[in-house]
Amino acid sequence: MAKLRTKAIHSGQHPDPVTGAVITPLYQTTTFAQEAPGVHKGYEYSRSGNPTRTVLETVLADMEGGAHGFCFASGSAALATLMMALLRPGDHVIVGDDVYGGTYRFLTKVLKNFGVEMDFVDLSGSADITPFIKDSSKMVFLETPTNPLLKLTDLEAVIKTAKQHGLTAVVDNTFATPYLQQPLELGADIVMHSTTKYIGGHSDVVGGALILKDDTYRDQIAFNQNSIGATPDPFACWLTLRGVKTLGVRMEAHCKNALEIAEFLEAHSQVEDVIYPGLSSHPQHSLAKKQMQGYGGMISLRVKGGTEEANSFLTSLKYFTLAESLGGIESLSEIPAIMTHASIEPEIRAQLGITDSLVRLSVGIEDVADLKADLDQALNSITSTKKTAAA
Ligand code: P1T
Repeated sequence: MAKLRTKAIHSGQHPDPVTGAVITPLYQTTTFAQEAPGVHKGYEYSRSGNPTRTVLETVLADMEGGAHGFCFASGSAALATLMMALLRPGDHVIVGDDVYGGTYRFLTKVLKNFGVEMDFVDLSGSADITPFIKDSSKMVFLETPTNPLLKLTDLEAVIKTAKQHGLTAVVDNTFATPYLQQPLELGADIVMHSTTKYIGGHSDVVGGALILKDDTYRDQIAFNQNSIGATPDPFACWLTLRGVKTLGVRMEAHCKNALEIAEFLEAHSQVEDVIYPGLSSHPQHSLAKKQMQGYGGMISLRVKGGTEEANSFLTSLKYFTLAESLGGIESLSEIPAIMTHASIEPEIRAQLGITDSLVRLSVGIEDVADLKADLDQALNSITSTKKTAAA
């Protein structure tokens, strides 16, 4: 079977039989001509299906080792469609306690209104989910590494227990990507992505995806994808397809830069602590070694001091643009408590450790020496502000 880098470039992608075009054409059309009512070439209307989208769905499914791929207008649209397709009032879901703020918001402020119950559980390491399983439990949903605390779940162990109790196991693989981790191979039923991030890779297109291991949920997801209609337009699919081809080389560069930066930050006198799965100080470092083929491009850290110092650090950075999102070729920085995770209640954020001084970096693929120099000057400028204040 072809390796991932080959799949990214070849799965579902063949020169156009009509023109010979090497790259998948952008079928920027809403509808498709029919020879006679109901007689068509497999496409009727672009919400239901579009040839550019089909290619993206095929390549994503192949890269994750799944049987079916479904694309959406955003990761959040993928999540909403998934939950509405699989859950009913009274059903219970076990959710990892550290998830993207928008995921938490959808689950607690939207899905709960439809009578779905949930418990947020620390799924670090090989956490035992048995005490949280009820008769009504239907699903376990988790991120690994998590956003923003970069906690890792032992997928094999947690999914094994989930399966023993008949739960559907869903893994949001946005941070790791199929290049670093393949949850379906470890027993998951469904993988979710915000393709906005590493899959697209260039911070120019929002999208989401669900990849199914087998046929079990295919009809439910397909029906809901079309019925809810939160589908991506053809150009979004085309851009994502353009991005995904270089996933392998980008991930190598993200991982290399991030490890070097994490080590640099850990040794810096202005840094309180660094969270990065590639550091031996990370609580699940050995799991990361076993489960992932690299440690990813995301780093969280706390600078010495508090909110003021963190703000000063972020506003002094030159190459790490202060912005939400992650996974693009350019480096980004943010404070989750104020930005991406602001919709989580302050007391829950505090319990989790998403403090106002926690900084999240998405390490891009720029020259690492420039990135380190930038971080160094911004960290040292915190000191000088203090010195000025004291003087
Ligand atoms: O932004 P959207 O494409 O809708 O994807 C939502 C989403 C789902 N899952 C994970 C792990 C995510 O990180 C996200 C989006 N996250 C950000 C925008 C962010 O800056 O963390």
